[in-house]
Amino acid sequence: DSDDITEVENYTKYNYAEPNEKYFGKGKGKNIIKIHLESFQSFLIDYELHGEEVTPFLNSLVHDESKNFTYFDNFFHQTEQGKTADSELTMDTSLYGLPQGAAFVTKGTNTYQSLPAILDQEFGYTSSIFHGDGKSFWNRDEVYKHLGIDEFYHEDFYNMSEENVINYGLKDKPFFKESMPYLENMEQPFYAHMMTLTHHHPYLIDEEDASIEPAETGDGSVDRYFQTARYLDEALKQFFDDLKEKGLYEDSIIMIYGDHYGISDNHNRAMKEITGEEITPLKNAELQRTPFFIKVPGVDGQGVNHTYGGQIDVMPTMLHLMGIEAKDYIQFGTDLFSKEHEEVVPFRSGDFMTPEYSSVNDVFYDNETKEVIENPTEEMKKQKEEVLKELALSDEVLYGDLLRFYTPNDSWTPIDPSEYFYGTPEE
Ligand code: GP9
Ligand code: MN
Repeated sequence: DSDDITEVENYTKYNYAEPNEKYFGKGKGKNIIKIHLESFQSFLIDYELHGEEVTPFLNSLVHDESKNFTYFDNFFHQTEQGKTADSELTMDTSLYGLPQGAAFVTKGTNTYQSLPAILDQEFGYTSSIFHGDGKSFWNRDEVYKHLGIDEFYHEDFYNMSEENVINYGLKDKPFFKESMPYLENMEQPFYAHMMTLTHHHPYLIDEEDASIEPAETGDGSVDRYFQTARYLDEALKQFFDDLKEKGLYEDSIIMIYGDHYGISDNHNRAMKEITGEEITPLKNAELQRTPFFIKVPGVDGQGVNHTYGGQIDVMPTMLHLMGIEAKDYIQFGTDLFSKEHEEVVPFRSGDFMTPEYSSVNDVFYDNETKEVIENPTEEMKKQKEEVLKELALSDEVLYGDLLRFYTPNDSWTPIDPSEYFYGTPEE
């Protein structure tokens, strides 16, 4: 009830991180193009296979200063069984996914106070999600209404002919191509979320789409992982070219993220060959890094930013870039650019990473020596309690549908899901 939400509110307000004035409001009113890299782990960045870069285009965003991107190389996914859906939830609400199942499915009709809805109410943003799969996968056609998503371009809007489709759905190249006219016609300012799909387990690719040879570990998923990553990288380059041609590139915020791991720990033997290291529990935790890139028009990119953070931190970061105080809202993350951002990254399992040490399966490790910390300090143990408390409070919000009882500020109007409808192009 309302007592429970007060406890949560006290917690999130206490942990709030003040904006960095260098960035506060710098993206105000700009279109936001958010690009989902399916199953993309950060180890792919700068990885070379057969003497070739696997993802030359993404690598150029890291290294070519003139492109003005900031790349967070210590950014982690925080998803569980809800996989893609958990990443969507966490990035648009700054709540954690649930320990079991997918909140998108089991809590799809909850009350939410999402980033796209706030941007709509504050500045009149139109939001849309683009994804070449069936609209009800992960209960999207229901939960998107509760997140205040204006438009949902799903498989009915694309040419799903045989040559355009592989594995779960539309291939990334036709996906970006066919999304362009919809994007161009969106009312501005917009919040557009482009969700790719081809780089998804078991990483199937047609011969004519493969421009790099597979790896040679003998583990098919791992070997093909590099081929679909290369295909995604090429699709992204093509999309950037099209955005430039249509005049949508320069003045837009572009945000790129990986949703979750692609190679599970069932593939440790092959991953040892790929990384050249034994996949210990600590190494496995380190491999949960997923990329986060951002470009803000008029703001110098930083190249590589080593701040530790995760998907939970994206929404407060975006609110501050927009010049909106994140403090009003119930959010478990903090602004990645804030000087007060705390570098503790909870995983959904209760494990967590910090720059100096990690907690994995109830064992503490020194990140530098990789050794077990036999006698963890009181502070480390307290940190672990704090992580578990944070996850539990987030779960309370979802299980109790507590945002029903929370009014962020005078300008907030609760989202009315009955106002949203995702038809087909003919309707
Ligand atoms: C399906 C796609 C894949 O539409 O989002 O979901 P995942 O299996 O990665 O959760
Ligand atoms: Mn996914």
